[in-house]
Amino acid sequence: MNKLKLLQSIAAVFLLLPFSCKEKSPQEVNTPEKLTLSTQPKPSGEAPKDMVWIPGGEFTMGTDEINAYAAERPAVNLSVKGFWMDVHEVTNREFSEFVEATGYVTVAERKPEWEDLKKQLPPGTPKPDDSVLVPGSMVFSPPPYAVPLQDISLWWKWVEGANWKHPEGPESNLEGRENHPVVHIAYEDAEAYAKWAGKRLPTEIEWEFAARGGMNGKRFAWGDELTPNGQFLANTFQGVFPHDNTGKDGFTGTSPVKTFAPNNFGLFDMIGNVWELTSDWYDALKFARIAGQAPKLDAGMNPCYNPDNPYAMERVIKGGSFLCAENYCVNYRPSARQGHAFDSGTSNVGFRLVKDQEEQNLSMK
Ligand SMILES: [Ca+2]
Ligand SMILES: [Ca+2]
Repeated sequence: MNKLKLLQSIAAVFLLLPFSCKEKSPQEVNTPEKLTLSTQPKPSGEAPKDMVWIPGGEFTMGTDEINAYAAERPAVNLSVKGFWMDVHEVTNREFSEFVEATGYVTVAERKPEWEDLKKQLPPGTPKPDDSVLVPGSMVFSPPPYAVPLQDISLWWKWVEGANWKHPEGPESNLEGRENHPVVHIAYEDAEAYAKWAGKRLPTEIEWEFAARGGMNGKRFAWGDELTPNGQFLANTFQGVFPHDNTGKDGFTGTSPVKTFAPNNFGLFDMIGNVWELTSDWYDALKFARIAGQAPKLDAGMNPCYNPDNPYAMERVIKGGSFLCAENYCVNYRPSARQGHAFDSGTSNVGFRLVKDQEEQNLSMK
């Protein structure tokens, strides 16, 4: 097995193969319980820089739409407290300010440790040579021809030296992309940035409430049509995935944040551009459990559940990306959700953050 093949196999294990998820859920500020919370008007005083107030309240999370993926169903009525949210995805410029201030080194820039990797590999997997355990990340690298859509390794490649500063590998850089969303971010990288910024990652319920912009029950964040009057309202994939990306919306890769119209809350790129990390573990039956159609998870039980990958340790990502096409991964919808390996980044996943308002400053309706 050559070096690339070996790294691809390790990366595939990172992303696809089962391993035990024993960690408990983090403390969740807005848990998806059937609470009734009123809308909370915008607090008085100055808004945090580049953030908008998301008023919270009751809404319909998930969907009953038959064309949606099973993990999005059924629709459940939930409510969420108000919070501040970044108006755009964290950009390369912002992330570079964090790195300059702290010297932080992302997961993709670190040498993978065999002691960590082997916990996630089938017992007895032989240790690869140290020379192949090198820093890198997963980059979208489609072939120039149509391929079967069942095998993601046909378009995702492990690239040595790929990281947030070099999104396509060592020869690439961020020139001209300072205002694009940062990518190749693992969950712990996003948490480190959040701590520095005095913010936190949103929970899944907060993210979905915000993405809907008050348009309850709509298929898209802006209504029921993907491109009303032919207008593109998000950076997604036009053409035939994965090989024929026409870029009809203006972009075949990431786009500068705030390029497309904001939603009703003033949030940009909630749908498309890059997927966004949330603080929830991925449970494919989350809504079924809330609706009483599947057993509840008791305290101490594995919070991750993915029938396609029963022991995967994944966080929920939301909103889809520039790689979501009509013929594959139709995830440019507020209810769409996927699991994403907690310890890896890719070239189409980023994040944005939220911040709580101190209770004494809130006046309830
Ligand atoms: Ca596009
Ligand atoms: Ca996004």
